[in-house]
Amino acid sequence: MSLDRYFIIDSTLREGEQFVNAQFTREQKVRVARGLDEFGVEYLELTSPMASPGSLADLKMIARLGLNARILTHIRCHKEDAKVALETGVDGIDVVIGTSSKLRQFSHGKTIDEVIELAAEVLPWVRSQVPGIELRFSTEDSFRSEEAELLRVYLAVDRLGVVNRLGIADTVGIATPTQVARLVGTLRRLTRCDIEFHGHNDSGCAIANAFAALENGATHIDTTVLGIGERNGITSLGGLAARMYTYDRAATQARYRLTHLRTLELMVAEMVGVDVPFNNYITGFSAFTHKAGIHAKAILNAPETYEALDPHDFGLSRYISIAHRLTGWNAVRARADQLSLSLSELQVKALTQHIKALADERALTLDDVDSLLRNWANGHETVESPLPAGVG
Ligand code: HCA
Ligand code: CU
Repeated sequence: MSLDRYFIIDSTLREGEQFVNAQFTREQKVRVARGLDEFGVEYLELTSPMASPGSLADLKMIARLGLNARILTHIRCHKEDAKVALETGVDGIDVVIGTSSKLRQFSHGKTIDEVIELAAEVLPWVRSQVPGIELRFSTEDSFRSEEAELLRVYLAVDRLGVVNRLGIADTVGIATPTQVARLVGTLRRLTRCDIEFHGHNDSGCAIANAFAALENGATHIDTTVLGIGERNGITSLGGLAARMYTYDRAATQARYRLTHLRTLELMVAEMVGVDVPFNNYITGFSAFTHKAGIHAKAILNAPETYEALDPHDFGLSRYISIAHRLTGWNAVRARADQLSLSLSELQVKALTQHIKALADERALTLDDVDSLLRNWANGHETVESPLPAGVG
């Protein structure tokens, strides 16, 4: 079953380079490649060597770094592209061609028969040139392609017996998990190849679609750091890690260095001039912050009550927010303990009511609550207030 045996193809250096702000220097590409390799992704996909002279030179250089991750490049279904790609020393080639009517009409202008002919010309040729190369064939815009035509293409390619993997791409981010499950399941039944899923996130399903692909027999998932890519990007590496961790914590921890995720994301975020989103999977600033008193109490007793992910497994820590009207006395007492202040249970309960009343009047900070705690612990509760005179 693929959920227990899958590979990550990180495409930060290909799809991610198509993110509007991305303009990686060679030195940055090397840092990203090494970071991903240390994290433990099995493959890195790099921009086509046909894109620019710099892309060609960088690809050759990264292919020679001796990383554990296998190095792939991404090309059109053209012999000329393949020829250049083969000379770079990469471990594998990801070939793509559009099959939806829109792409056939407005991009390459070929009929489905012509697509099949081209694939039959290019793919066996690549295999004959470098027999050991890892070869993938993917259709672009798979989910807006006519299903019968799409299957005709995949079956024809499978019959060639030269590719390792068939790829499906949700190029415009419209597929649902059910649709992905069906298409992957069909390919699983009808072909012998490995199956790769590449999904955009335009309508918010990229991670769920990747998981549905794995549940139905896909073997490879494309990701990028922070999900960067064309428009609003694809399945994010951290999001997939979170999803797989909740499926099998031990296996995910054993395979990937989850504590490196945050550093990797901060590095890429800085390179492309964005912040890590506040609600990002695992590393968003509020990902392990608990607020409501009811939650805080349970978290203090047993964190797993409200945490599916243990922050410590990612080198992070949880935070309990107490300076607000939803606070509860268990959380306030825990803060008093943290500050080594001794307050009776009655005091803590009364102070909690006081905090709630103050918070109804204005926003409080943790500093405000800390000074209240100190004042109450020192018996000055009525003398000093953290609020300006006349407030609260
Ligand atoms: C592209 C399109 C692509 C290809 C995906 C793939 C897509 O920018 O070339 O080769 O698996 O989303 O369809 O990224
Ligand atoms: Cu894409």
